[in-house]
Order: sequence, then structure tokens, then C-alpha cells
Amino acid sequence: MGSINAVVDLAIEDGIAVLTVDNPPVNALSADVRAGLDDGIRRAGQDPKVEAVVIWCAGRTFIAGADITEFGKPPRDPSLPALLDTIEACPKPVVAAIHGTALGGGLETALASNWRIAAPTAKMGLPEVKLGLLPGAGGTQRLPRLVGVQPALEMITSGTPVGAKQALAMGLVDEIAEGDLKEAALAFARRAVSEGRPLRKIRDLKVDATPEVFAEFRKANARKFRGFEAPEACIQAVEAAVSLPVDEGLKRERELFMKLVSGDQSRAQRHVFFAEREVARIPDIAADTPTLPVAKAGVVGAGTMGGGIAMNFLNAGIPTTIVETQQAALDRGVATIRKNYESTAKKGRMTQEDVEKRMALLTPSLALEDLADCDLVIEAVFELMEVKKEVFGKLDRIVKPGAILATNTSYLDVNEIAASTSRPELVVGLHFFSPANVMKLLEVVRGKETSKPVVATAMKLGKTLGKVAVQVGVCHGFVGNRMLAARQREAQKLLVEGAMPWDVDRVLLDFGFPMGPFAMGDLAGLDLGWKKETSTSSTIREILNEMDRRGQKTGAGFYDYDENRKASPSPVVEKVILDFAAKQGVERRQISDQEILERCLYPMVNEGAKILEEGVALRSSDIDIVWIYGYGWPVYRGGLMFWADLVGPAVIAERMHDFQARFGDDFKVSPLLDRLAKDGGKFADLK
Ligand code: 3H9
Repeated sequence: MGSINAVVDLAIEDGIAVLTVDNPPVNALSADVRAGLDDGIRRAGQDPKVEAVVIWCAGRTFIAGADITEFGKPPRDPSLPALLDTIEACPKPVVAAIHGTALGGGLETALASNWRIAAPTAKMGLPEVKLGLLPGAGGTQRLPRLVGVQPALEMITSGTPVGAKQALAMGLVDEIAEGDLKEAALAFARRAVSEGRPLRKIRDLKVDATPEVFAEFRKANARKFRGFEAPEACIQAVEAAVSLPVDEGLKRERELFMKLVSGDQSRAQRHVFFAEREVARIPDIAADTPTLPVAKAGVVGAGTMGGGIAMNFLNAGIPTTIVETQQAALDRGVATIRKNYESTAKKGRMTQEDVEKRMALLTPSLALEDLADCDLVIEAVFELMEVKKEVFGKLDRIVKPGAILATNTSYLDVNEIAASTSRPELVVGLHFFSPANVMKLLEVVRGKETSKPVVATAMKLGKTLGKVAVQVGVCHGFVGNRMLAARQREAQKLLVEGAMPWDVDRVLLDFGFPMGPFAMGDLAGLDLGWKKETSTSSTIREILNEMDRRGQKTGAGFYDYDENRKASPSPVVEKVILDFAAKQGVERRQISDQEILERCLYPMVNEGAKILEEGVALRSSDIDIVWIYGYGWPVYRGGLMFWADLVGPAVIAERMHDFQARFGDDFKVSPLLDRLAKDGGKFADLK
């Protein structure tokens, strides 16, 4: 209990007022914190015994931002900008003492103070853009005045925090504390008093930049910002810092903030922030469930997937043995891993020493027996049940009792795989997404016998590997690929009915996906899972493979590619499609962009509804996470099911019924979607 209110304390130590915020877990600026700080600063300002103020936080961090849970609720006074005005107007020196993370409104609080002193491990940033927002309490006006326009633009539009050392170098903080932070801040405040330092107010600093700086910045980042509203608003606010007097700049910033905070993109991105934290919670597995140690890992298969999976373990510092059946394949796999690391090092994102450190953790082998003492073995071999069962049978006999056996299968029945071992409770699916060393999603497939500690271990392992782990149940394709299949099916059908691959791709690209399904197919290789011997020209894809148009690697697929792999619509493919449709007796028609979008996405929503009905996913926001981290779903649309709620289950169900009448049972509406449509419910509200 603080002396001002439950979350803010005011204590006077030797003439210095120490205002302590204690609002766990991250000292967010809730209404009580704002009121407490405002009151405390005013009292300190008026108290003749007080010569200076230190703002300081209890617990693990300085203020990590505005309280995100308050957005969208009726505002409560004092607002954050009003509080920061109070701080800035304090007639006595105010020093912010920063440890942990000073983020968003937290850093803005520090910027309204006269000086900032940081612990060596502190991090400072304005991550609002990641929530679809801009810093709305002076950050866009004060930061460029303090550090210059270019660094401010970078910090504000990327949201990436800087460490204490860099912050000192760029002038963001005034001192790094040696030893105890609070003591150092008190000493700093006393010095400011004894030296009679004039109060430094960032609002009074000059800021300057030519219009070209902003034009260049927009141009350089156009690709990265595509589709997002917040980065452009951030740039406009910084422009206002340069072109307007500070009070008008602050007003402009506020207007831009208010517009973003009430918009769909920010709602979507805030949803993702909480969904990403919620996904770790599994109702029937207590947070304190004991986990198994994973100190040594094994990977079976050194192909693209196996190699990528192994890299995750090496990155996390876990010694890993990788097994192949043939020396040549093993050498190729190991060489690819090295090549990937070397290329990261060449880009300056890793040192050569880091490369060698990781490679030294890797043991290549031709014998499964070498996996005997691993704590966890992941199999990434050919996607065929018989092959998987054989490997699991062997692993079960070889790998020490109590070790986890995991499969990277994308579609197959994990229960059946588990049944081929004597330890089904230790078998789990760990479904990585390609490229496995890059994509952040990890589907943790829980079999009917997988034990709770094994699921808990897999979820924790995901975090260790820098992934976002999502628990899913057993079914064909689990959550992600099962829903993707619905989209692929419709995309193929659209070609026969009247669209061209580039039409479908353009619509999905404009929607916000990094690329459309046909460009994606060309990139992955159209011959994935295709066999010449059994190919019967039964689909457009088969025909293209038969023509040796197997995607980017052969210079042709659904598109033609030039020597720089630049795609262009292919007249050959156009003819293939027209002939194929004619042969099927289909009279092609004009298909609108709207229909393309609905045909591709609504069946996915329907599949998502079935997945929820069956309990394959725990909650609709978990499905959102799968789509954002596994398939490049645009984060500003909040995930597939969040988007479905925005469009409205009733709208989607009605259109699906219409499609069913016209095109058949691929559009049969799930009972859950129908029920939500009838009751006016939303996926997000399902319990
Ligand atoms: C802003 O400041 C706008 C202003 O410019 C203008 C306003 C006018 N609010 O991540 P963790 C919760 S926008 C409410 O697991 P970590 C979080 O949900 C804000 N709650 O811990 C979780 O709850 P639970 C700008 C918050 O150690 C718990 O705290 N600031 C907030 O891995 C622990 O979080 C940001 O965007 C919040 N601001 O990471 C910073 N932050 O336990 C957002 C966290 O129930 N936060 N919670 O699941 C972060 O980046 C990380 O939480 C942080 C700690 C790095 C601080």
C-alpha cells in the first residue's frame, strides 16, 4: 500500500521525493497509477522540504506503457498527456530512474522528466506501432527533439527498443547507473540541485529536418509498412514535430492517436497481443505442471525440414544429433545448415564465432543408435504412415526410457504413430512450419495418450526455441494445414470456373498476405508430393508438373520466371487452364474480386468453426495465432477468426449457404457457424 494510493507511494529521503510505482506485473499506467503520480508530483512540487523528485518503479521493470486493457473503455482522468504536462511543469528537477523496460507511455513519462538515468540492462522503446498505435503522450514530439528525426522515426515506426548503452550514445538517457539504480538517481538529483542546473525540458529543444528525410523514409520502408495504418500516422506525427510549435504538435499527435485507437487495425493488433499470451494457457494443465529436461536433442532426417528443426535447437544452445540414412544426404544437410548460418553472418546478424559455436553443438550420424541418450527426438522423415511407424518402432527400442519421441508430421494421425511405440504417453507432435528456422509457429499436437508433463514440456520448449507454441488436437492437417486445404481447394476450383492464378494471388496479396496461393506453390515447388508414374493430368497442377513446369526452381510454374526469379503471367498456363476447363465442360465466367476473397476465406472460417466444435483448437484466438505465425496472415487483421467476427458470422453463413446452393457441399455450413449466425454470437465469445 503506497502513501498516495494502492499503487503509488511518496517518500521523502533527505530532501528528495521518491515517487514509487508498484503496479505488478509491468507497472502499466492504469488510471490509479496516473492519478497517484499526478497527485505525488503536485505534492512534491508544493512541499518546501522537497528539492527534487525521482520517479522509480518497484518490481521487475520501469513503467512498460499505458494499460492496454483500458483502451476502448470510457476514459478516466487524469489522461496520460495531462499527467505528463504536470510532470513537465514541476518546478523542481524530475529524474526518471529506469530499469527493466521503459516502453510506450513509460518512456514518454521519462521523456517528460528533466533527466533520465538507466540501469545497464534497461531497455527503452516506443512499441505502440506494434499495437496499431502511435505514441500518444508526446513521444512523437519529444523523442525527435531529444535524439534527432531519423533515429526517432526508426524507433517509433519499428517499435524496437534500444539498450542502455545505445540510449546513452544517442542522448536518450543522461547516465548509466553504476551500482544501485535508485541511489544513483538520488545522487543525480542532488547534483542537479546543488549545481543549480536549469531544468531541462525536452519541449524547448529545437528539431529540424527537410521534407526529403520523410519522403526517403517512406520510400525505404514502403514494403515493410504495406497495409498498416499506424506507421504512416507515426511519420505524420513526427512531421508535425518539425513543422508545428510543440503544443500544436502534441495536439496533432493526440488526434492521430485517437483515430488509430478507435480503428479496426489497432483493435486487431491489441487482440493479437493478448492472444499471444493466452495461447500458452491450457485449461487442464496447471502452470506448475512439472516439465521434463531437454538438454540433448535428436533429429531424424537431414532434409530441408530436419535441418531447419535442428537449427532451432542449435540456436538455443542445445546439443543436437542429426541422423540420416545415407552419407551424401547427411553431408548435404549439414552443409546447408552451415550455409544458412554463414549467410546470416555475412549479413552481419551473427559473428563467425557464433556460427562455429552452433556447428560445434551439431553431431551428424548415420546411426539411430546415436540418439540413445537424447532427452527428445524429433522425426522429420518421409510423410508416409508406414515409414513413420517403422522409425518410431526403432526409436522406441533405442532411445532411453522416459525420453520424448516427437513427430514433425504435417497431416498424419499422431495417435497411430504413438501406438507403434511402448510409450504413447511420451509421444507428441511438434509441427514446425517451413522454413523451420524462420517461421515462429509451432503446433504442439496432443495425442489422446500424450501425458500432461509432455505437453507442458513441448509448450515450454517452444518458448525456449523462440517459437509461439499452440496446442492442437489430432486430425488430418491439424489446425493450420486443415484450414489451408479449404483455401487451396477453392483456389483451384476458381481457376476452372473463370479466374486466372494472378487474379487470385492479387486479391489475397491486396488483402494483406505476403503472397497468393499460386505464387506460394511455385515457391515451394509444385511437385511436392507429386509422382510422374502416377500422374494422370487430372488437375491443372498435375498437368503443369507433367510439362516440367514445377515452380520457381524450373523457371516456370503457374507463372513464368525470368533469370531474377521475377514472375509474370504465363500465356502457356492461361491456355492450359482454358483447355482444362473446356475438357471438363465448364463454361467459364467473369469472377469478381469479392467472390475470389469470399470463396477463399469463408470456407476457411467454416473449417475453423468445425475445428472449434471438435475441440481440436482450444479457442478461436489460438487459430488466429496459427494463421499469423504460420502462414503470414496480416497481423493488422487480427487473425482469421477475429476477422470473421468483424465481418460477422451471420454474413459469412448466409454467403456460404448461397455458395452451397450453387456449388455443392464443399460449402456445407458447420452447425457452430449456423448457431452463431442465428444467435448473433461471435467466435471470440465462445467458452
Ligand atoms: C501506450 O503506452 C500508449 C501511449 O503511448 C499513449 C497513451 C495515451 N498493459 O508479456 P508478458 C500484461 S501503448 C496491460 O507475459 P514479459 C500481459 O498481458 C503500450 N497489461 O511479460 C501479461 O498478463 P498475463 C505500450 C500488460 O516479461 C503480463 O502483463 N507498451 C501490459 O514477457 C506479463 O506480460 C507496450 O506495448 C500493458 N501495457 O514481457 C508494452 N504489458 O500475465 C507491452 C504487459 O495476464 N508489453 N501486460 O498474461 C510488453 O511488451 C511485455 O509485456 C513486457 C514484459 C516486455 C513489458
